[in-house]
Amino acid sequence: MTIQWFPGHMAKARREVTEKLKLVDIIFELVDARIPHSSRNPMIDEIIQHKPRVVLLNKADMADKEITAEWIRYFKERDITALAINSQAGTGLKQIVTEAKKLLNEKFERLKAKGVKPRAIRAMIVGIPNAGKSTLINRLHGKNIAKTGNMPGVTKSQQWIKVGNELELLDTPGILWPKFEDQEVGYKLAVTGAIKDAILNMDDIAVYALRYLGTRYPSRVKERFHLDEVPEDIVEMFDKIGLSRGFKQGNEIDYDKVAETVIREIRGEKLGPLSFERPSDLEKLEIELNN
Ligand SMILES: Nc1nc2c(ncn2[C@@H]2O[C@H](COP(=O)(O)OP(=O)(O)OP(=O)(O)O)[C@@H](O)[C@H]2O)c(=O)[nH]1
Ligand SMILES: [Mg+2]
Repeated sequence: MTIQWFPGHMAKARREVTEKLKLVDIIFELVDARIPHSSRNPMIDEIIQHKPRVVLLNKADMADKEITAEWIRYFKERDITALAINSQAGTGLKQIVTEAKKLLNEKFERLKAKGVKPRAIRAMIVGIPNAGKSTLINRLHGKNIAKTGNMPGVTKSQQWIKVGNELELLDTPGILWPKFEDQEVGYKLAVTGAIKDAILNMDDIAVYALRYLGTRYPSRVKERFHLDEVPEDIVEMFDKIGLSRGFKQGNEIDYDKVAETVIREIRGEKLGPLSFERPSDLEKLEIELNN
């Protein structure tokens, strides 16, 4: 299955982000802490070029803490300011303004020297659908002012929101990109909920997720789905999960129901906090590419 989702409103959102770029001092690039690489939109680099940015690993509560710490180190080594945050609970948010101020210090000092009156930092929040951009804005603002929802594509247009006297934020619709070079990226985005479910084949997504988790988190998979061992064969795994949950249609296992349940439970944190990629996976790839 080839996954692709780039509806018209995203193409429009991309144009609007480009247009508004000159109005902002800094970009807050919101990524999903469970997939900090695959949830970075490669178009963002082209669009924002050298604008200062802070990468925010949101939904850190849903990701594997140790792996998130590895990711923060990974970004730091590449001179990118990155913070792990939980926008729903509001943890880690204070650091955002602190880091933004640090990155903009020189610019604001320059303006001050020219006699420009101090003003709020203007920031634009960009990121893939469902990453939590509007939730973060609401948290920072202190009131629910931007619409949120646990499905991709909730925000359809841009909106400026004031946060105290220090920050003005522009909320933007989530943007994906026209083609995933690596289909694995598509699968990871699908598992974590960045792609509209209606266009997905859930069986494929569940196969991908169970294979990954069976390797990286075997004990959690075994425990959740009552397995003695993680079967090598994926059909056997579906059969066993289906049997233990009683998902049968006549004598047949209802694979669709198994798939839908597996995905729902992963997203619903029934297997605990999970990371779907690690910096070491990428570093291996970088070494291979360079040789
Ligand atoms: N567990 C957890 N859930 C979060 C966090 N941030 C946001 N969410 C949830 O993620 C879902 C999506 O949040 P939104 O703020 O609507 O996401 P968005 O990036 O604005 O999405 P679009 O407007 O569709 O691009 C909602 O159900 C939020 O409650 C977080 O840090 N942790
Ligand atoms: Mg939104």
